[in-house]
Amino acid sequence: MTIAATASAWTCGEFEAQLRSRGAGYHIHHPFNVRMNDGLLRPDQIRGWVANRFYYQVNIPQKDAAIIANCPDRATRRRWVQRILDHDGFGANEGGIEAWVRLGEAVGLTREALWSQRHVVPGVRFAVDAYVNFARRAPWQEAVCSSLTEMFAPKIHKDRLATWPTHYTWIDPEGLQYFRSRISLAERDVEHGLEVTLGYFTTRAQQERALDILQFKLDILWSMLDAIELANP
Ligand code: AHQ
Repeated sequence: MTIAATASAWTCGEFEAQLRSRGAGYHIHHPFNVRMNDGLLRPDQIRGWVANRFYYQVNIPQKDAAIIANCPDRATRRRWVQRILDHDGFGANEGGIEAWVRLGEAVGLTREALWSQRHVVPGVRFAVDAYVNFARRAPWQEAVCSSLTEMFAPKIHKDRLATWPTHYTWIDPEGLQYFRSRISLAERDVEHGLEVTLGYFTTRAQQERALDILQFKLDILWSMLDAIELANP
């Protein structure tokens, strides 16, 4: 009999604290990210990271559309659809994917090279595809839970904004607009993601499942940096 089957459920506060404690495994602590923020990466390594992360960025709208496709609740869909618009853009707002292209151009990549995805390494492709496929097949609340790695994202964006302009003077600071834009969007998204997660995973066994789902997504982000680091030592 596992602990989850007999232990009582955590309160919402305890459950959220458990989720946040998994931040210890967030890719902000990955050696590649630490070296990036310490200014130790060569331009080609920065370009490799930007080109590979582009594959993650362009897949986020399809991941979010998969959640919407599985979600029967109109009120939830009305909020979740904003994430697709944030990345794909709407009207005059070019969106986050276009902002990532500008980051690519600022680090010396061409728009064509990014969209060709020729720089994407197998480990990154497999990790990102695993995320999208999970969102397609899992109950929509589980896919929402997997997005909660963004609880830790504001700090990682703030770190880049604080370190790149001094360490990587060859990169036009205008190219960092994506990181600036994500801080408030991540905070807004996490509010909704936590609301769904704390409301859906209510028994101890379900709460333990939520922690496993969050760990799965932490592993996706971690393994992406493993593959990117290995491809360009
Ligand atoms: O730029 C990022 C982004 O748009 C998202 C969406 C969210 C999700 O739905 O899983 N996660 C996420 C993340 C973004 N940036 C990553 C980074 O390191 O710049 C962090 C990542 C996340 O924490 O999940």
